[in-house]
Amino acid sequence: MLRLTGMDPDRLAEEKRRGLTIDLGFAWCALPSGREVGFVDVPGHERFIRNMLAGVGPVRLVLFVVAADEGWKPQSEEHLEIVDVLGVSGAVVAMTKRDMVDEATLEKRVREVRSKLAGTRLERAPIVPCSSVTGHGLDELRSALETMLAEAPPPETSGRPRQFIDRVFTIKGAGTVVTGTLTGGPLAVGEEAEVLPTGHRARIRGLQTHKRSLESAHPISRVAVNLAGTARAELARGDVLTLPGQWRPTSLFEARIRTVRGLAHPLTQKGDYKLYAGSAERDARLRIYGATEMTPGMEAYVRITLARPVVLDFKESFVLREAGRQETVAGGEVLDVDPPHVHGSDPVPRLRARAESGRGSLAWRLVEDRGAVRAVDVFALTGARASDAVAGGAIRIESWLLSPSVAQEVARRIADLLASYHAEHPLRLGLEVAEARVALSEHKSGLSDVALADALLSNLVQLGQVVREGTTIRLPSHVLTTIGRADADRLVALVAAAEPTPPTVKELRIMGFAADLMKATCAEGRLIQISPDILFTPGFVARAELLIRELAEPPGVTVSAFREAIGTSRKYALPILEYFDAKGLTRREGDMRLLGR
Ligand SMILES: Nc1nc2c(ncn2[C@@H]2O[C@H](COP(=O)(O)OP(=O)(O)OP(=O)(O)O)[C@@H](O)[C@H]2O)c(=O)[nH]1
Ligand SMILES: [Mg+2]
Repeated sequence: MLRLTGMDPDRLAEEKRRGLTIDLGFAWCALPSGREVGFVDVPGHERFIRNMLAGVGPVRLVLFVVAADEGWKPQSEEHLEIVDVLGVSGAVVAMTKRDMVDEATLEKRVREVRSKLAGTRLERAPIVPCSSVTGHGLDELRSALETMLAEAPPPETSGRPRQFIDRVFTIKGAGTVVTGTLTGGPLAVGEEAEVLPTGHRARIRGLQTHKRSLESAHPISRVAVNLAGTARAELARGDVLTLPGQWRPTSLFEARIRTVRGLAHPLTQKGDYKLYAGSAERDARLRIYGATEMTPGMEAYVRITLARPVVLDFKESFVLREAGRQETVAGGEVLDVDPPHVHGSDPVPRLRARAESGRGSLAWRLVEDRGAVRAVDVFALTGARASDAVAGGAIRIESWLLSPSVAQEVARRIADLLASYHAEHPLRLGLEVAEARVALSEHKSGLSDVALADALLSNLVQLGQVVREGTTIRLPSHVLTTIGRADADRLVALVAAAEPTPPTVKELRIMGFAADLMKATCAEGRLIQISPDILFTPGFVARAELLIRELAEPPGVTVSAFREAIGTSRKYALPILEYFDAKGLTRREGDMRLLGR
């Protein structure tokens, strides 16, 4: 590393003294093309494998080092298993200490390493013999790194930024600094950042990559972030630095895992495991779908429960080690960071479909799985945009995304509900919206959210499938009418015959007229309700209006004068005048009614 970059990544006094790496180290250099490359130097010794895992978690390009004099060692095997299960997008193997062995030994070592790589994702990695003492092979090593970088798939750069924190320290005068590998998207000075899983918020005061200060940092790179107003104790290795609301920590997820080829004991559901993802380490429990144990090299879908939440991405790679024996046992790929309850339905088809999805189509899968999802949740749970879900077939209704089948089912349910309501209550305008909400909340896929129910209903209104009037909804075909109904004709005739002192609403109820019937005749204009308890025919109200227009000229008319003129009692006269007041026809001044407002 020193020879390649001019920097010694071993920082600790103990590392210098013992001549080995204990914790993560960092170095960088420019390659012949001018391209800059950063290295996360990880410890080789098996005692420090946890630090090794924290370093390689977010990294997908590997410089794998094997010494020519010692050859393949047990830790080489474990490191290979780890980078193999994590998945690499490129690798170079450096065979160092080339100066320590003769040609024949070197060839033997190269063959040995080649055979160890067989069947792994490093299978086709170039093996470059080199020596830091003589400088032999270093040019070849640089050009192999250059080729690896050139051939690596372009990383995601315009998604959600995420920096897995691997070091936290304080700089006098500057405050707290966190370092890590930035992936997903950019971070900029001045932005408010969020630390997860704690939810701590802090402003980004400064950014550095390779000791250069930057206004914005871009993935994938090593970044040191200076956070304003944050105590060192609020941050730890394994935390994630991101932008507010874009990620959601999880302590329960589903994944596909594969056991390592050298697995000594079958993997069971009973064991205690450690999960390594990004720079995080967590205690984990395992549930294997469709099997009780796993043998070497076997694949399975699993559900993993963590003792503390961690921030995981879709298709994020992770490593599982057995806590007791301290062995790397499996690696995997995250498929669902927020899985549904497993009652009854088989999770495997859903997970298989997710495994075959890219990020964009995952957004649609989430909507399809759940039936209805908020757009902000789609982003936080998949990293994909609501528009990706819509492109897949989701229907956007206000801030929600729905699968068409759920939208159709809701429409059908409401239509059925209204049809039976109208049949049962032909004289009612429609169903109260509040009742429709309750009916929707009984839907299986959690449509109980009031905002969602309202969004669904207003969508049906927009589509013309439902008509909303006041607080009620009805089918467009439902026309409320009392025409042709004998009871309505009788009611109107009875009121007309008894004017100017018709029976009150209470009395009419006792006589057997339904409240709905009275409401409906009023809604149609066959009767006018002038007060809660009094109904008149429109003809009578028109006559009363003519009369008041004559009488209420200045200086106005008293209640009793009006009562006498219309030939009724005070019980009716007062409500009629109040009805006219409310309409703006008359106004009250002392004991007098006058025309106008
Ligand atoms: N002769 C010779 N010695 C080398 C060469 N490369 C490294 N060394 C020596 O080997 C020792 C270990 O080198 P490091 O670079 O610390 O090895 P490492 O792989 O980082 O070791 P860990 O951090 O413990 O995993 C040091 O004393 C180096 O000087 C080489 O090419 N030739
Ligand atoms: Mg080292």
